[in-house]
Amino acid sequence: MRRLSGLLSPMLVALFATGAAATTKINLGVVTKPGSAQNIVAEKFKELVEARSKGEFEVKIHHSASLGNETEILQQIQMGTIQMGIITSGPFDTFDPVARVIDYPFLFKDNEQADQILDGPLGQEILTSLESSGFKGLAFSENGFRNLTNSKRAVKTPEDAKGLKIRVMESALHKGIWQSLGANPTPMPWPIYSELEQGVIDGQENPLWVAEVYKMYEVQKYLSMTRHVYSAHIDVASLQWWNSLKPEEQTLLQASMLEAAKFQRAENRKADAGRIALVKDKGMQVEEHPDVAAFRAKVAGMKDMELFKDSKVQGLLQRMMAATR
Ligand code: EAX
Repeated sequence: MRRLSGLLSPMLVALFATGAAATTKINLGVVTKPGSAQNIVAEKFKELVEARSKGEFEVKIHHSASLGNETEILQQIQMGTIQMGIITSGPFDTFDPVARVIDYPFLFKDNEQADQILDGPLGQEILTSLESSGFKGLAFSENGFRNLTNSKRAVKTPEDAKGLKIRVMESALHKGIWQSLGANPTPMPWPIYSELEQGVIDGQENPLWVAEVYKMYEVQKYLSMTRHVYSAHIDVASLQWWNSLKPEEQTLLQASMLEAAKFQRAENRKADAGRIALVKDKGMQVEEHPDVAAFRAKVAGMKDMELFKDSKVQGLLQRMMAATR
């Protein structure tokens, strides 16, 4: 006992002398597994925050859906039972319909345009809007442009996608897109490997990293580079928890998240060329130039659908369309 207190007290003295506070644990949820886009952001954020706060913050990453699917993680962040999450933009539209403008089909031309808009005032408007649903939006990292894969046939035109049973995210917009394209969309949360393997669904759509990390080439023969949606991640904190932090803590977390997001976007893009080669090598048949104009024509009327009727959502969509024209 005496020896123990003899050891501890110099440490305590040192703690008080430097004014170090007790460690604050940040529980951060991601649905995907290590190596995935969301985890790369989370790991970079953890590294930056723990180094810069000199141990004041400890970031615990809960990956592989250990806290539930993306909708469930968002509910927990909303309630404040967990503090942060790196979550795909799609499922946000259940919480705030403003978020669905990001995923509007064929909105962004390329990565550079997505960065320019999402890092600018329009992106900020989306992040700020999320506060009314209990989220503090910090930054956008990326899933990437989404491509269709399936086990039935090569898809070059919307006609080829007709009737395919496609798994979509739990998002009214994504369901609407595949209905407009004439497919048969089924919303279900990630992961979906066993459903593809068992043939419960014919296909799915996700960025190239998913084909690599989740070995889509084992259960899907055809990949079509439709790039129909630019899928972001919205990197969020619980607003109620965020408001309890000191301004300097908020600054540290905010800056670290933006840096982690930019790091991850660059890494993801660097890897894409190699991924196409990889899935071909694994036996996938890749349609690199589907008839994008035909796909685009099928979804062009979506801006007038019920999903975009709300004046705040419609107003933002109009300005996003003008800015990306
Ligand atoms: O990695 O649920 C989805 O399709 C998301 O894109 C998720 O990030 C999959």
